[in-house]
Amino acid sequence: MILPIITYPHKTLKMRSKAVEQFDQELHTFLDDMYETMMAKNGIGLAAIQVSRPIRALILSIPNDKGDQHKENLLEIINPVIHTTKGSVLYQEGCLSVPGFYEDVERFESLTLHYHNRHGEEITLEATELLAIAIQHEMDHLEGKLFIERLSYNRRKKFEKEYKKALKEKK
Ligand code: QAP
Ligand code: CO
Repeated sequence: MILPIITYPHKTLKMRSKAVEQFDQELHTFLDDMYETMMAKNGIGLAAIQVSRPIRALILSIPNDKGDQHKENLLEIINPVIHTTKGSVLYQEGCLSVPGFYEDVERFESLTLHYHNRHGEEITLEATELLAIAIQHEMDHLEGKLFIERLSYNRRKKFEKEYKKALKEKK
């Protein structure tokens, strides 16, 4: 089932998400719905809060070198914790909850992540490149934070102006 994605400035996006405690069939169905929703909207990452559920779950489907997304490469990341980080990089980010806007954001270049999969098993992941960036973007959602909040004052002003204009033209 494709779920509705909430967009900025919906106040639910500012909520802090709560830890997942039950790794049951209901969670599995919800993760399947998140996947269907992300693929339908041409996303590479989605956090549960973006479909109005404040739980610490996110999914990532990073494209391969040819730009294709494969279900075997889907990551379902629950209750993640970053353990170590290295370096910093700039990357032009977007977000399904901030449609049509892209801007450079500074992130750690690589990181070690601990998380649980859909069965509650503990996983350790070493992430670099786009995967490391996407993990940080999605983990911000768990804290109620959007990438636009990481922009400089002037870029944030540019965003607010452009976004309001786009919203008006959509009405
Ligand atoms: C987060 O973002 C991300 O504005 C995932 O019109 C972004 O999937 C992680 C999207 C960059 C790492 C680097 C955005 C689709 C998708 C839009 C997305 C849009 C249609 C964003
Ligand atoms: Co996002």
